[in-house]
Amino acid sequence: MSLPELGRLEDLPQDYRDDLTAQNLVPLWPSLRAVLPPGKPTPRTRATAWNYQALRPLLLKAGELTPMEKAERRVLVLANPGHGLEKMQASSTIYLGMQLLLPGEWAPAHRHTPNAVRMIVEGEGAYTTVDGEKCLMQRGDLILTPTGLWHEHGHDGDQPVVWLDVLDLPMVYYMEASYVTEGKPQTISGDAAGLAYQRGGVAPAPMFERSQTAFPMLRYPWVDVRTALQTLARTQPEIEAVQVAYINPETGADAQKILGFSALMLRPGETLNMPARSTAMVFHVIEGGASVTADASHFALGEADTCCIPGYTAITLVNASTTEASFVFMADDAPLQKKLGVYEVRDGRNV
Ligand code: 1HN
Repeated sequence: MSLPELGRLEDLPQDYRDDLTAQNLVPLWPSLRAVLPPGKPTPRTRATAWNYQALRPLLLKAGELTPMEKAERRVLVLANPGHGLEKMQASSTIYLGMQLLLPGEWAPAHRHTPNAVRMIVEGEGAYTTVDGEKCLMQRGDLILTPTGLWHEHGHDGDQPVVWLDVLDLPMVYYMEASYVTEGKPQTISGDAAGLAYQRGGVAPAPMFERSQTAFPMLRYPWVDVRTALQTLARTQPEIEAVQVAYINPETGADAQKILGFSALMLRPGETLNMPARSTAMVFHVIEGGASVTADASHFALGEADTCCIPGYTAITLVNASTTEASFVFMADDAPLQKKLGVYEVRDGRNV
């Protein structure tokens, strides 16, 4: 059923409109349908893909053009044109950036209110120190730098290191709660950030006390996540999606409070139909390839490619290889939407 058409701004006499403006007043009815569209939101977020091999030369060029002292964080932001590139948003809540650190470089310590994670894309020998814990960066690792924790990046290797930053910056900025505190280089106190949680089902409990830390696990090594996915695929061949969530191992809750992260294995030749959900989604290929189809958009993603799909859209993922599995990192804002009570899964998948 279509809704009745409402009065337009132009229908009102100009002197009345001027009187409203003079008192900072606005009539609701000309804008009501725009803010409350029937049935489904009208997203600004556009399905958009970023090809790694195409952006890589530009990122390396940034390494020549801009020294670290002039960048602090040398990043090319993956910006969604639907939001306007200057807004630096991949979706309404998600910020994505490709960061480059060259051998010997140092990105100084700071801490801020937005939460960040890093997914390592290429290179060896870099590390992030998070609240004194030295987290090695290896391809496919996920490293958390949650709200309020000191972090800095160093690089002892001899090749460029690149990683994908995923932050809830647009959300925290929108809340007018985004700010940074500069710090001094941290003293490294350990390098076991979360190694104590490497075996599922058990957690450290010295003298019967469990950790009270908000973020007990800071580094999720790809070797372990990959093994978990392969084990799932082998032992539960009937499972609909070979998928694991990055969680806080003390509480079982999502690893962070605003954005959610998971890893997916697409078995050789697999087609996965995902129902429309209220969250926009980010896909980043860790290994292999995946085609992503959502409404009229179709992206053939190769290794290290990234795309963003707006919410309320059914998504089909295909691994075209009949011999090799592919592995995909995913991010969404489901933790936030669930806390706010607006999270939805809709029936009806792409078929
Ligand atoms: C940040 O702290 C990093 O620490 C990267 O590497 C990108 C984008 C916006 C705000 C803070 C980092 C960021 C950022």
